[in-house]
Amino acid sequence: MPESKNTKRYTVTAALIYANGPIHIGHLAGCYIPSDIYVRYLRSIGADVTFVSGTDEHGVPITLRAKKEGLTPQQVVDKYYVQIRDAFEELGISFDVYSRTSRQIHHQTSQEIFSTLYNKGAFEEETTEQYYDEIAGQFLADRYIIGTCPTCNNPGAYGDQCEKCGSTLSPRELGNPKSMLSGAPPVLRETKNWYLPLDKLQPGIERFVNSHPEWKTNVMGQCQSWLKEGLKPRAMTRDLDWGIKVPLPDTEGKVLYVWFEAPIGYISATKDWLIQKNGSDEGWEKWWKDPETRLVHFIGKDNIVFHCIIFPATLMEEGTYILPDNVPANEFMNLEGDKISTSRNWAVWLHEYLRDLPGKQDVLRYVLTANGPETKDSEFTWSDFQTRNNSELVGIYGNFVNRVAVLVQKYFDGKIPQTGPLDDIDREVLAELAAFPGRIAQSIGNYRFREATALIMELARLGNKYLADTQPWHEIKTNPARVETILNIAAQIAGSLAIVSEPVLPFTARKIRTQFSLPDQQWADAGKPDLVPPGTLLTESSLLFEKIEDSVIAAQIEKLHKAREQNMLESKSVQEVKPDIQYDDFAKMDIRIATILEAEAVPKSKKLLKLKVDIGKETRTVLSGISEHFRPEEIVGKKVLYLANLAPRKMMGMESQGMILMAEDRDGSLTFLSPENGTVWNGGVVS
Ligand code: B3M
Ligand code: ZN
Repeated sequence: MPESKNTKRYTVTAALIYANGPIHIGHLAGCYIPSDIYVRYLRSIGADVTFVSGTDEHGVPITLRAKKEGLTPQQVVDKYYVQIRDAFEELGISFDVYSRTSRQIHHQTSQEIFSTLYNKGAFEEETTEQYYDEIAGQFLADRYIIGTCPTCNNPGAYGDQCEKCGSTLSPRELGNPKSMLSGAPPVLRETKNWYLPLDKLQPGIERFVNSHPEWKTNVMGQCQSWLKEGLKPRAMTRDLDWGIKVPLPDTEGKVLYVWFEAPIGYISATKDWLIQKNGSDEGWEKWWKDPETRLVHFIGKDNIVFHCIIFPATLMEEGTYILPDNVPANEFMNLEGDKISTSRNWAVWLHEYLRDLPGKQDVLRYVLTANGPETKDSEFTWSDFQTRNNSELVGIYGNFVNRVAVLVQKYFDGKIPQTGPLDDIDREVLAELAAFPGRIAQSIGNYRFREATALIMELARLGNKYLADTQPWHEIKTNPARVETILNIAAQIAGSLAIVSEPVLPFTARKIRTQFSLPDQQWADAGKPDLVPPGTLLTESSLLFEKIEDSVIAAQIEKLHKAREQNMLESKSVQEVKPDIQYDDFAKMDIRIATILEAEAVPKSKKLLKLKVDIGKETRTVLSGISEHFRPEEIVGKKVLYLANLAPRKMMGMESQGMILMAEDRDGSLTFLSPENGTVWNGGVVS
């Protein structure tokens, strides 16, 4: 429980996502919805809380994206900052500030912290050899070097990782390294950088991590495995031109390591918030330096080491900051049986969701929480989305609130009635109701948001069951006074439901609050038997949730698959032009026009067709790997380009002479290179 530290002040951060692409449901489920639930709850219990986030606008992910989109890094971050900020806002993520690491205040704050560490002698200066591109005139980040993977021989492995076999690499391990900037082989050059000696800081970091046995097991597990492996010094400066300048003399072309400065972005964002609010950042220290403040970082699992080890190490070395109290990182959410992937375009994008399913923010918030990847990876499917909407939000939650409103309208002209003498069932239900806010608070306070949503639904079920058991629609005929009590109690349940579900379903909660006249009631009021006073006049309200039809779901699934196919087509990039050859090399090739006389499948081969071709002077036998593209009968009679002097090769026990020339399209389809009509003759030579 957050209350146990006796503090009422919280600095809650949500990961500063790279401004190099839009937000998808994986980001939301991993970090942004849980943090928003937590913060909305804290506000409701009256805690003093600031909720900060923003975009991470430096680092290689930004420059790579710029190269891919043909934009400058600045244009990339400007474009995505706005898109990301607006999409979060529309989803109701209630940041106090959504800042960006390109702001002046952040450059200043991170340079100051770097300088403090430098002046304290916290860094080790190290000269190492790094790959340098002499044509581009710059050092190469690991991602900018391509070469052959030492593990699987993939010729397109990156300097930090082979995407084919998944090995983690360092650039020096690559065979045949090439710069992605110029294509030239890079050379090794000496460069000086400043390292944080995490190896020497390990004992302090260990004490810090071990002082938090309450951290989630997935988080603690990763920390312990890093610690067990033994921490290594890590460079806090990099040779790059995009980023925050190193505040030291003679460091042209060097910037702060993005993972050094990005977490400092939380501090800068807090200052940015105060500047925007008050015109100055005065008072920011209480959020970052007062031991009474709890610092909580919400992130996805790929950022654990940076928030639990490297950033705390920086703060410890600085010496005047509080350290994170908790880092409730989530695992990943998969999508329809596959990992979410931006590069493969396998994702549900937030800005598209908001456009395709307008007004359904709470449905997404609910589904991503009810199925959140809290302790292990989870999976989003559109069919589960539909079921949760139709049977839980519409069938249980919406149905209950709607029934209360309709019955109060029908029997009491919309005015909440008085209670009379209570029956056992009333007392029981009121006792259960009274316990819910505490139970839900307990779940949220312990970062168990799935459990919290389950409890919210349980409360709505309790309401439905109470109505089913007490049957006001029967009682009304014989005992209208009894119905007054029943509907009063049902209204208390509905009102409480609004308050305790607000962190998860803020848009819905607002509607119920309006309908039941509950403008300012907070967590402490929920569960009380007099939350909605008798005499309150219910206002008209629209339906809270509506059924989602099969066709809507089918359209989303189709969209997903189409996007992936489109992406596959586009990502088959046009190959680089090969190095120059001389005319003499070309002239050695004897390319002729040939006519296909016969074609037949080669037994036991999936790919090969055996062709007999007429090249004017003679006929030749060619084995051609085109069987998946053409049926034998459709190519007989075709005139094609033919390389006549390619040395014969043995395949499937037969000799293949020469080669048919084909053009391959980006989707992998093949086309014969055929002379147009009958104007050329067999044996014509191409020159
Ligand atoms: N930008 C990684 C990411 O976008 C990184 C997070 C920084 S949090 C300080 O996933
Ligand atoms: Zn590999």
